[in-house]
Formats: sequence, structure tokens, C-alpha cells
Amino acid sequence: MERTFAMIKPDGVRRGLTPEILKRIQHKGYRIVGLKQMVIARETAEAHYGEHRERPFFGELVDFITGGPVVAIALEGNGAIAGWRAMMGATNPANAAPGTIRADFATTTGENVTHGSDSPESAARELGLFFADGELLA
Ligand code: RTP
Ligand code: MG
Repeated sequence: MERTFAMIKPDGVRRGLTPEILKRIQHKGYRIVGLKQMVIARETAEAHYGEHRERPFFGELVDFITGGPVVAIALEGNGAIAGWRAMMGATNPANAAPGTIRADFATTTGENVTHGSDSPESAARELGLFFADGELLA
């Protein structure tokens, strides 16, 4: 069993996509072991996206991700890290396969509805950043 960190970004929450995305996660068969709606603190956002600190879009990205409530989700399931990334589709919705979240619900790279950890190391780091131990189901 693998755990990963998923997030419904502010554009997804604002557009009322939370139930649709939670439905897809549960229908897939992943277990939701942590779930909360929150506004991300700037320092947390900068740490979360630390790998992109030197990129030209970093400031815009942090402004966007802290600009409204998100839904933070801890997922558990067989192959959940790659599986959730596959359900999201490519970063740029124009390149995302039909049936993926980004293909179905997004048109721009900047506002692409969801996040998913890209490796076991990222998953452990991001889960620790967003959830205290006591907030996750055993
Ligand atoms: P995420 O981390 O949000 O799950 O997305 P990802 O792995 O598919 O993409 P990543 O390369 O990690 O980029 C993180 C987020 O930054 C925004 N971005 N904007 N304007 C741009 O060229 C650009 N490139 C990336 C996107 O919101 C992307 O999801
Ligand atoms: Mg990423």
C-alpha cells in the first residue's frame, strides 16, 4: 500500500469541482486517509513548490495556490502515486489524455485543478507538510 498527497487547487474548489474529484478518487478505489479544506500559508506554499523556486512562474504559482481555499487529500492505495498522476493527466491540459481530470476540466497550465506528488520522496515530504500525524487514519 502506498500513500500520496493530492490537492484540489483553488480553481477547482472555486468552480465546484470538489465532489466530482472526490467521486473519481473513491470510484477508483483509493482510500481517503486525510481530508481538509484550508487556505495555504505563503511559507507552506513556497516549501511545497520549492523545486520551482528559480522558475519564472514561481511567484505567480504561489499567489495562485494561496489565493483561495484548497482541499488537501491524503490517498492510500496500490500504486497510488503514479495512479493519481495518471488520473490527473499531463500538466498542460492541452496535452492531457481524454478522460483525465486536466483534459476534462482545465484549459491552462497555470490553473490545472489538481496536484499530485510525483515520487515516494515527494509524497512523504508533502504529506508531512500538510498533515500532522494525528490527522491521518492509521
Ligand atoms: P503539480 O506539481 O501541481 O501536481 O503539477 P505537475 O507536477 O504536473 O507540474 P510541475 O512541473 O510540478 O509544475 C507545478 C505547477 O506549476 C504550474 N506551472 N506553470 N506557466 C508555466 O509554464 C507553468 N509550469 C508549471 C502548474 O500549475 C503546475 O501544475
Ligand atoms: Mg509537480
